[in-house]
Amino acid sequence: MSQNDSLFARAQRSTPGGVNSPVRAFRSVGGTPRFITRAEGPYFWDADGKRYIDYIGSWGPAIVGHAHPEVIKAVQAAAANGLSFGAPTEGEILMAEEICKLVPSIEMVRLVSSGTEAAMSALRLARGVTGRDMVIKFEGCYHGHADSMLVKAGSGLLTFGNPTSAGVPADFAKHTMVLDYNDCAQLEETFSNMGDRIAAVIVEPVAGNMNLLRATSEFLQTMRRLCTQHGAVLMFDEVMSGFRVALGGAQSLYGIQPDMTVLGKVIGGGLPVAAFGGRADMMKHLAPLGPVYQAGTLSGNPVAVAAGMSTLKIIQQPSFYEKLGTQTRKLMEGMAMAAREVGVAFSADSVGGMFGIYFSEHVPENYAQIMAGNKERFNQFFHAMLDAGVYLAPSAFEAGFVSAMHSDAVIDETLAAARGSFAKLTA
Ligand code: HOZ
Repeated sequence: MSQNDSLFARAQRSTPGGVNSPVRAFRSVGGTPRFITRAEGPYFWDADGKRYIDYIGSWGPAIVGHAHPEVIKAVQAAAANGLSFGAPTEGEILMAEEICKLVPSIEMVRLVSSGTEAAMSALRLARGVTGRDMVIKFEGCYHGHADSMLVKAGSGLLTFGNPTSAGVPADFAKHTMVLDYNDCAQLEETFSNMGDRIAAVIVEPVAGNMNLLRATSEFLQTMRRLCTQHGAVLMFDEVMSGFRVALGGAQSLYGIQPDMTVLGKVIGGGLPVAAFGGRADMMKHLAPLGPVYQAGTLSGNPVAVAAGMSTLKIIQQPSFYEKLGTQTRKLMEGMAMAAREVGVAFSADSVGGMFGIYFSEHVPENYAQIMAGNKERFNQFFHAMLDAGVYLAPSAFEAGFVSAMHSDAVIDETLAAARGSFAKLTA
């Protein structure tokens, strides 16, 4: 029995499914999850000592590569001064200032510990600000696992085919209206029927939890116009796309200013930091200034903030995003070419350092097209790549991530693995 097998058997005795987050369990692709012992740059190693080129990067945060020496040094220095105080630190001010500088739509920001917490708190704030209950989300988007957002959601829920979670009271779910991503007409109609009841529209401007799916500019512009017209809060969930598709996030690529933004992943550099922020007049409704309550013992944790700040410094180096985008495109174009060579129906897309691979002829433009992709083929490809030492997300419904440490040599090695893996599909 391999070390991974034996750890998995043991883990399942003390933890549901043997994992602390469902997609890690490999249930939709089958097989044994790899238990990771260490990581460096673009690689990690499992309990059997096998090395993988990693394309999940902790599901986004590892944008500068694993165990970057500057990040580790910052974390060690912060840890030596104490792990948590439950009182404010200067580091939190620096981080807030940095976020406001990099994302101009954010005038004030509150730090929290996870993307779920950030989205949940931001929605409560939007409801508090507007005095309305209804929130619009889009099918296949994932905004963490707060009750009201677990309706027709993406990520693990889509991976396991249960897009709406059990345990969510109908009384909560009734305040969430689910519309189709990239459908402007439906959005117009909804606002014209009930615009005065809508507190917020929350959207992943580049969706990453139903595989990668780009919003059209028209869709986001329509949303911006309707929210302004009807006094609803436009909320961009940039937990994945923030500091990932561009330094200023998807909002800088599309040139659209949301009222509020939800951030996570990259801003913690691998430790738990997330944030929500936006218009100062809205943020001032938050306790202790206003009546909307939100709090957290580990919010703005000094060690986590140190990891985040040193990551935010590295990503501002000249040409960081140009190089990241180039490497990611090179990977996607190479994979598409490898598939074409052996006649496998396949397409690929990327935005900055985030990518999607699809077992369909064309890059999907909506949720229905994502769902029509060949999931069995993805699963076979996933395992062939894993055998060849390349770790892709263990789900056809998650985006992939490239880091600054994915050099030409690493991409070439991945493409060699991809050629062999596509060939196996046709065998
Ligand atoms: N919800 C994350 C992917 N969209 C997975 C988090 C994890 O398993 O670490």
